[in-house]
Amino acid sequence: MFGSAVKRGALIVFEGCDRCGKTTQCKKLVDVLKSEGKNVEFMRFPDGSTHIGKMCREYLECGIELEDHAIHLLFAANRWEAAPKMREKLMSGTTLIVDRYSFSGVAFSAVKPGMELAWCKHAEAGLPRPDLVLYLDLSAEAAAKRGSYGDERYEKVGLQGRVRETYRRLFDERWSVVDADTSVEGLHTRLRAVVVTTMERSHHQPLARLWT
Ligand code: Z5A
Repeated sequence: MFGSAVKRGALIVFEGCDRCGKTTQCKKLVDVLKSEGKNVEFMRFPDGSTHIGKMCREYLECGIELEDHAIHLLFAANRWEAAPKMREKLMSGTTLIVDRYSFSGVAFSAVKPGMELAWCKHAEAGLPRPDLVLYLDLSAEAAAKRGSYGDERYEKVGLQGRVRETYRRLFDERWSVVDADTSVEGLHTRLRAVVVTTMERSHHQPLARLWT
């Protein structure tokens, strides 16, 4: 018996500073692609459904204090614990649309005093490598128009600016930088086109490992 080879799904990650519109776009994309019969799922990090993810969330909400290296490793561990399931889904044909991934892990940790970029990347090396990283670029001024910052640990203008600079040190050929200072609909149309092209291209490519 000869079965037809399963076309793998694409790993598509959204990144950007606070309020750039990642969550809005990820959810809209998943809804639209699903309605067209495509096999897609939404994920986000930190994934608060696990013990490790709950600690990350508590840290973000300033409910606990953790040493900078320790919390970095917990955020990374939250992805490592999800990685086997992610691989399984991708290899069986599901495209994953992911709100934040290792690049958030590195960009938000590496701005802290004494935290080296290379060390931060090391904890993430070997995880599934995204086929596409969509970086939604939004200036601090434009983000401010979307409402004031809340009480979360990283919701501070100065820090968000430094994170934005750190992200730029992570760009490579799989990144696409998109101006996010535009309407939800306009942005969706642009993103959808890149995502569909990436899904088709990824069917035939092996799933790579990040930073190895
Ligand atoms: N973090 C970390 O340190 N290490 C890690 O490994 C990981 C994360 C994975 C998670 O924050 C924090 O964890 C994050 C990094 C750190 N810290 N920060 N900052 P979170 O999950 O609590 O929240 P977020 O990811 O930053 O999401 P967000 O603030 O909600 O932003 P968003 O998802 O980019 O935006 P949105 O929710 O889609 O939209 C924000 C608002 O803008 C909302 O009112 C929308 O209606 C509005 N919006 C959206 N799009 C538009 C457009 N196009 N025009 C106008 N208004 C819009």
